[in-house]
Amino acid sequence: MSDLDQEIVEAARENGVGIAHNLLTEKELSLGREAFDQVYLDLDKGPGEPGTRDSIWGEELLKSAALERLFSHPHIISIISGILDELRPFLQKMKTNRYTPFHPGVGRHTDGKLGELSPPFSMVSTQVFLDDIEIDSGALAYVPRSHILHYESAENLDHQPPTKEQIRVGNYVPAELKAGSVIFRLPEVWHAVNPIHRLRRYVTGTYTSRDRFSASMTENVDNVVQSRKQIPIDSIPSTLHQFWQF
Ligand SMILES: O=C(O)CCC(=O)C(=O)O
Repeated sequence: MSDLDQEIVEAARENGVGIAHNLLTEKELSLGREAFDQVYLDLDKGPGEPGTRDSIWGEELLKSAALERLFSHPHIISIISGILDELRPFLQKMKTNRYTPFHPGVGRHTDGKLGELSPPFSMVSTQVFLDDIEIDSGALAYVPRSHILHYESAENLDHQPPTKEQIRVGNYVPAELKAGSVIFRLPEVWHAVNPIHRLRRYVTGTYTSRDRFSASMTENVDNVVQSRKQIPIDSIPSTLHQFWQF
């Protein structure tokens, strides 16, 4: 792993967010945008109504090679592996998000389960951005190090998970980036999205370790594994098999 990638892994583990700036090539970015817009048209989602967040989930996204690549991209996977300390991360969720302006953004929250602690560094989400985000439009705001408060601690067995009120009053800092960059976010980190004035599209995957789960993760992973049993493996691109199969 390069020194720069190692720094991204360390930033993600330390602060809850690591950013790989301009990770995609120009070609991957333009093919990714084209495929993204096409899947919305194919599923009759239209061009997008102002104020809406339109999401598409699941294997539907794998029909396009350009989108599938964003879930199995070797460079992205190597950073995920470093964050999770997992050679073969499990791809639990595949999703796209399209916010059509003007959109008010997203309020302060954690993706961790309130009231539950999780094993450290057992899950990470990627956000592969197809548009720029800036402080004045769609920046992801987050509270550095807040993810750690959601982790089980061997030193302090009485540690209690954070409350909604703590999450509301945290000290949020914005992350800006150019299209083609990737955010690696520990899902527990407290985050929000600034008001959105320009189209904001990204492709997001959630990856887990294979042997460290909280109670809610166990349930989610079990459900995904069961539902994937109904999907013929030869309908899944071979580059993704090792991450898609548990
Ligand atoms: O759109 C984003 O950048 C983050 C959305 C969000 O907060 C979430 O999915 O939990």
